[in-house]
Amino acid sequence: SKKALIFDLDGVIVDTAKYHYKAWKKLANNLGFDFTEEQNELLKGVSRVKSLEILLEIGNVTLSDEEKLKVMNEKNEHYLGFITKMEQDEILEGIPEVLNYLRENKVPFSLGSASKNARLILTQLNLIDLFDAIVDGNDVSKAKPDPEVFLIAADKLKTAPENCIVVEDAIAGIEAANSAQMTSIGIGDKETLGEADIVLSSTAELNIELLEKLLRK
Ligand code: G16
Ligand code: MG
Repeated sequence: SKKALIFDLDGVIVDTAKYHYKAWKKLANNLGFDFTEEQNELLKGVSRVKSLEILLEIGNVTLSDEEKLKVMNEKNEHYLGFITKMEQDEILEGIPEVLNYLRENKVPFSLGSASKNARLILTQLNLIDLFDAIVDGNDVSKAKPDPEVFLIAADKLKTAPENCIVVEDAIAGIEAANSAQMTSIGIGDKETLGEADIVLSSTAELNIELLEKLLRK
């Protein structure tokens, strides 16, 4: 069947990590501890619930289930304040060209994100109508590195997993793509994303030339 692409959101389409960081940091400070940018790396690509668990472990704080829900909602409200102010010029370098190229050449593509805010973010960036399918944190029961999110995307795109090319910035996402038997493109550090089939240092390197080569294979 036909080749298709699956894009992660945070770190691939747009850098929402900086807004997640601000919102988690504020929560940490409210709970009486600090949270560094380096520690924030642990939350990339990870679900909201799992992120909170990691954060609480860093601060050595225990909360009841009820309190957890409450602080997660507060964190999300704070995060949404940033998201709703986001502008189209925050789309990462090269991404608009790649999405337009795929569209013009009728190569189907989906979103494959852990975020429950994915549809809101794509709407805010005016990108939502370009996607043939959207699979996000509302659609899955098992988070990355489980391949579920990408397998649902392949299904929605009506293509076999082996024909899918995943673009991801997080190690959990690369693992998910690999265990789904998909081709994985890592955006970031070669050392961290060594398991990916191809590693690019930034989205600017994800050019049409490379895509054409991969689509011809
Ligand atoms: C993104 C981020 C994660 C975040 C997760 C859930 O995933 O990388 O840091 O924790 O979404 O986000 P939300 O709180 O909006 O549901 P991805 O898969 O797009 O990189
Ligand atoms: Mg990501």
